[in-house]
Amino acid sequence: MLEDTSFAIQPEQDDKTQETHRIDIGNMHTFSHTEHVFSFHCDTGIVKIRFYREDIVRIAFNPFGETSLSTSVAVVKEPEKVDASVHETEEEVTLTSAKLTVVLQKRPFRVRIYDNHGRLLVAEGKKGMAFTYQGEVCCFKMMDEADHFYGFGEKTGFLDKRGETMTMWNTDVYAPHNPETDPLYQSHPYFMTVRNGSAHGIFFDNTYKTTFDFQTATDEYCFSAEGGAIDYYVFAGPTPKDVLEQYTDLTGRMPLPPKWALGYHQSRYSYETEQEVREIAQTFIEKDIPLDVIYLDIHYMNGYRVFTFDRNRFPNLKQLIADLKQKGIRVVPIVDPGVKEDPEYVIYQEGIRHDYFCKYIEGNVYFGEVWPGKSAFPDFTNKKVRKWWGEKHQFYTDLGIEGIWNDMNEPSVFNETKTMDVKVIHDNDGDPKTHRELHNVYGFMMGEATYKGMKKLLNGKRPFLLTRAGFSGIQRYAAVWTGDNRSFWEHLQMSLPMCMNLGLSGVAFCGPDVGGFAHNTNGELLTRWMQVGAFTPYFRNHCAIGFRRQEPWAFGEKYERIIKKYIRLRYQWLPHLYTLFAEAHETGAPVMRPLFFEYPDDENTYNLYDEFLVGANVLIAPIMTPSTTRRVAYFPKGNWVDYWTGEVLEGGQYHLISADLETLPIFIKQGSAIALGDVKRSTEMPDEHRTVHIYKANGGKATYVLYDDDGQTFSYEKGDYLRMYIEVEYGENSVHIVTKSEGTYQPSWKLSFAIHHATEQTKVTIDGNEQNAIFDPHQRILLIQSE
Ligand code: MIG
Repeated sequence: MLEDTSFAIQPEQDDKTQETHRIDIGNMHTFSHTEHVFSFHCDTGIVKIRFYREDIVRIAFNPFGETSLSTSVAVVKEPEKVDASVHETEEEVTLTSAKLTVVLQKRPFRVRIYDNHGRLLVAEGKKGMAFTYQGEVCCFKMMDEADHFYGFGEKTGFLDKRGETMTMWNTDVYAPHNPETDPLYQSHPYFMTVRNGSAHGIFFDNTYKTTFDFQTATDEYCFSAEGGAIDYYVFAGPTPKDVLEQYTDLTGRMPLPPKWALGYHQSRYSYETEQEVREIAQTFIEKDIPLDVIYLDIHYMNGYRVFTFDRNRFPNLKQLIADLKQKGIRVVPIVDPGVKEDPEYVIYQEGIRHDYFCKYIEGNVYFGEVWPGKSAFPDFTNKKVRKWWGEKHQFYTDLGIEGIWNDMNEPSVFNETKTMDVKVIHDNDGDPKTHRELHNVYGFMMGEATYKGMKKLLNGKRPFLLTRAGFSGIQRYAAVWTGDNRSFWEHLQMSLPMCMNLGLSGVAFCGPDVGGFAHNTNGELLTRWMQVGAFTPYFRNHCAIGFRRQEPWAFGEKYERIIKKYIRLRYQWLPHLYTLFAEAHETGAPVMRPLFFEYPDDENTYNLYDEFLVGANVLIAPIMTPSTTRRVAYFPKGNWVDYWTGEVLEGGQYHLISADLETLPIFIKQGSAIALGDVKRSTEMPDEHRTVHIYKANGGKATYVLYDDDGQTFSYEKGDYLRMYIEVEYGENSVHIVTKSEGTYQPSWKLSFAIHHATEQTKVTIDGNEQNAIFDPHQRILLIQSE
């Protein structure tokens, strides 16, 4: 039919080689600099380099236009004024700060970065920066045989990602999370390399779909993006802790969550009626099982319209929330981004009238199918929309709600691509960009809108936000749960490295659906999972519609008793956990840590995925297979005290440990301490005691930091907190404790000390005064009540 048109003489279709043909950045020709920005003019464009701190350097190259030094929403830090010296030779230009040396080879342009000990961190060899004319950018680096890679946010598989290829593209995956299931809901184009005991990090600040390939070559790796520019930061380390401090200085840290968010959370898709919610709460209270939060999943809404509730199912939601709050239980509702297309629904009306929804370039609103049916999606890249959305949460705060659960915010859409049309144009505060470019930050910006809106509405109280989707920096606004896992032992196993890598990506507050979301759990799996959950930063039991119930009592008395014991243990451990949350808030160090984080010189820890540390000195080695009461656990150097029996195990080796169903193996490093509190039914109950448990060594010194504050306001930002430094000096027969306190917070609790592995003769002094102690010969604990 078209034969007599020009179609008859169409060119042959380009073949694939054209698309994948990579162009090298080429040679450097000239070099110039202003006070802080160094520019390198190369064959194919300009590279700009800027130090953000002495130990953070940024490298940017845009082969398709001007190389801009603006950043994505992930970055909060303004660059510091860093003294850098410049040295140029025929072959190279060298930039040196106090902590980093950046060497730029001229022909071809290649980057090498050293730390101030002369250690080579990052190097380019045969390949360096490159691009395709289709818009892909990529950056190759040499890979050392000793390199191990961590971070990347929320990934399945083992701890060390060497040998893997991973993609960043926020995706709702209900299909089972298998080792090859990638990507999931979050995008963190960031990783940490550990090489021979030293660590450095790289953050690739590109919001397009990015890929991290440690698989294709044995001696080089590559990070690439579908569009945008090469723009990355190198963090000098040299310890994993330093890298986290540097990375979270750049992308921000978690504000302190309200204490109630650290308690136990019970959820189900869905507790469908007011009556059901009351019954759940009542059962917890009757059974004396601690509980801080019950979730309302999508059934609470009126036809899945956000900012509404179903008055048939919840005739008096406000009263329900007030009644539960009196019992120390909060209600957290789900809020999805999709707004039902319904001209009689006020949120939809406002969104349309004010032009708040995502649109095509032609001006028509984008609609996608989600729970409410045909829906429009707020354009959270627009400041006005974020403000509007945030303010809408008054609907929830008026009901007495202080926490929000954001789901489906990848955004998830029920279609082939699982998400919004990538051709949609986001306003992006007047700098319009396609969904293809901003997809990965959609959930992040919904989180920003929600957190900031809630914070304003709560008048000084700390909001809690839980999110499924996110991008680097999401820790500033939300805790992250790992989405739709299943009730498989394998998923319990997988949740450990997944949460550890999230923690290494700056997201300290994270956890999986305990018990498993989809599929039917069983008593043993639930019990083992709840034991682990008691020690993960975020602790929520959640289960999908249509599957077996999994509340603590769902499998009968035998399991209920053990589960209850561990939820209670969680509450007892809250003072220690809260101290670790404060540390994460201050330094970015995760609460749940892989062993290498504390022992980067110990190769045995590099891919250890089935154990974790809570803070620096508590080791958890859970049982994660059925009908199992024994496992091998690795103990890094030092002596480790069995929390339950007091037995001491020597580190630097593997031990066969026993743990019947009743037992989660917990070990405390000898010489260190933990702070425990009262077992309470809710974090709302008064806090009467704090006991610092000191695990006595026979020599040496240690410092334990105990942090506390009111747990609910932001007055800690103004110094209203207590940070107690407890310095301990051990002798064979003595323990000398010196305390120093900082901050204005006056706690309600009384402090005591329990010295483990003491004898009746152990002499204890506190701030120089000898103490009267009560000796418990059975447990070999000396108890000291201070005034
Ligand atoms: O695809 O709101 O991951 O936690 O219960 C289902 C219903 C949508 C997915 C979330 C899950 C939640 C469920 N949601």
